[in-house]
Amino acid sequence: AQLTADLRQAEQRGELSMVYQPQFAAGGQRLVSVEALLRWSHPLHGQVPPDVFIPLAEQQGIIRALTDFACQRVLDDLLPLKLFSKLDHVSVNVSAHDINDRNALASFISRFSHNAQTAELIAAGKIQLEITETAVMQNIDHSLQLLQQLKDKGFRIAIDDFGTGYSSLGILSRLPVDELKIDRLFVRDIERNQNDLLIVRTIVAMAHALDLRVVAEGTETKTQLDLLTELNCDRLQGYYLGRPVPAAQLEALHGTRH
Ligand code: G
Ligand code: G
Ligand code: MN
Ligand code: NA
Repeated sequence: AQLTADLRQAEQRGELSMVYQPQFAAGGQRLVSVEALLRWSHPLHGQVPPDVFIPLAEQQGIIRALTDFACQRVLDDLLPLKLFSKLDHVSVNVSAHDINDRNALASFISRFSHNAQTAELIAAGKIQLEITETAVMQNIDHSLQLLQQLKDKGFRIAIDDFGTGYSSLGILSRLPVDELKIDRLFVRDIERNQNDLLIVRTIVAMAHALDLRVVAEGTETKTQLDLLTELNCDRLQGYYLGRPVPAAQLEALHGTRH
């Protein structure tokens, strides 16, 4: 209960921030985009993991404020960076609650439209929304409609944690999405587990048949990087390539891999 009360105050108290994890093109040499991730630094408990406070915010009906914060801060952090113009987009995680809101479309537009410059970013495809496969499947008809409306405005759509939900090929082929992110569960043991290797191979084949980009999450070793590149994953993300860092550290990170 105290943690909930603290979370309600966290933004005002300046305890929330965003970090950015780089995504690289296959091969792992070229930085192409970043995923924005929320962080909460609690005065007593230190860093509270998003796995703890995001579900809490969802239960308590305050996730909307966190999503507002994330979208706003992403622009404040990245717009001043020279690097941002070279990235093809920034991905922002959104919750099932955000997409099942009846005003979801208007909310997303207003979050990214606080001035003329940022409104153009949406149209230019610089903003990608990451929605989990499970969230999409909660209400398929609603998701189909909303995702199409978001796409029509210019947002890019990624399906996060792919492989852990229950979407069929039939539904996937109807969803207006740009990218599938293979859940790191399937990457973790890929060097040893033939079943995981087969799953990744199959997701890549299916995604490419549907003209979707594939991102492998959780790339933690050089061997995984090589294997995922060989399997034709388009993009790679993970601790081996780069941990989530504050915006100020992104340019340096960009520099080191060139
Ligand atoms: O950043 P980390 O890997 O610890 O994130 C753990 C989980 O929390 C991931 O599933 C991630 O998608 C989620 N998460 C991180 N930041 C955000 C955010 O800004 N909004 C939402 N809805 N989820 C987030
Ligand atoms: O579910 P989502 O993809 O949004 O999760 C992003 C989370 O995954 C972030 O919190 C990030 O810290 C974490 N993450 C990113 N790369 C790795 C990795 O290589 N290994 C592990 N274990 N977690 C990772
Ligand atoms: Mn994500
Ligand atoms: Na994920």
